[in-house]
Amino acid sequence: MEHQVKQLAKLLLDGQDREAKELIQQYQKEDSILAIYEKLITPAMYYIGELWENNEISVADEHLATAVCDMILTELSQEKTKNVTIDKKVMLLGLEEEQHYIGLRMVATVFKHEGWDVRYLGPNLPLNHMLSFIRKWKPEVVGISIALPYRLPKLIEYIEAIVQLEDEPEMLIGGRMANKVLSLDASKSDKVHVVMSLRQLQDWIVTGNIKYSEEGEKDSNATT
Ligand code: B12
Repeated sequence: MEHQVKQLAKLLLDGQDREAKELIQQYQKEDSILAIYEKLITPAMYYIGELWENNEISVADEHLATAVCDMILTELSQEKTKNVTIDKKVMLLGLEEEQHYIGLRMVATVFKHEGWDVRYLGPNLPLNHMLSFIRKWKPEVVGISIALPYRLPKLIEYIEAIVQLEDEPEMLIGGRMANKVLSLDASKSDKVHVVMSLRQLQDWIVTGNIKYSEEGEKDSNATT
């Protein structure tokens, strides 16, 4: 798969959206959308991050690749979904000042494909606006993405504010920093579920449980 990941990264960096979509379509025939997100698109974006970090590509190159990736995700999100509707609502957001949102968009599609009512509010949502939306829309689940280590204190603020709500929703915390969240006291609440991958997310949606691979990590049971 490594070869295909690099191939996809190159197409994204070259702005070749049609070719990138064709490459993805070859795998769509054999694999689920979830596997394509995790085995192909996510590692391609991570690889682009490495090239960027090593100054092998410019900021403009990385912006172009992200824009093409975003476009492809829009198309993929509109493809066949299970013909079921579940009477459950999930709201998805990135913390204030967070700009990374590609992962969150994948999460939105996974929920949609499982028949949930999804409100994707994107990145950079201030705490007070998140709280008023929760009070108004009353989602069963709030999903928050965290990509950068220095935003962990902000995440704690968001979690603590949600826990104070009368009908507090379940919280799903994911993103590059998810593994760091597991050690925070704020993640010990029964309502907080730290999710390491889309596969784990789907398991949680279907079974209400998350299985962590390493022993000693938190057991998680959902009540929704
Ligand atoms: C594209 C990109 C950007 C774009 C983002 C645009 C956008 N629309 O998202 C822009 C240019 C804005 C950007 C800015 C910055 N970035 Co940036 N960025 C990236 C890059 C290359 C790709 C991000 C991405 O799309 N990844 C692919 C997605 C699919 O992966 P993911 O988010 O991890 O999501 C997966 C899971 O985590 C999960 N998930 C994610 N969220 C959630 C939520 C829930 C609820 C669940 C269940 C699951 C889940 O789902 C996905 C499934 O595979 C990464 C490299 C990397 N390794 O990710 C750097 C990277 C994250 N950025 C980095 C940095 C440093 C920055 C900046 C600080 C740079 C700067 N000096 O300005 C700023 C910070 C901006 C801000 N205020 O937030 C560093 C972070 C290093 C670190 N310390 O951790 C990285 C790792 C690059 C690097 N190698 O140095 N970035």
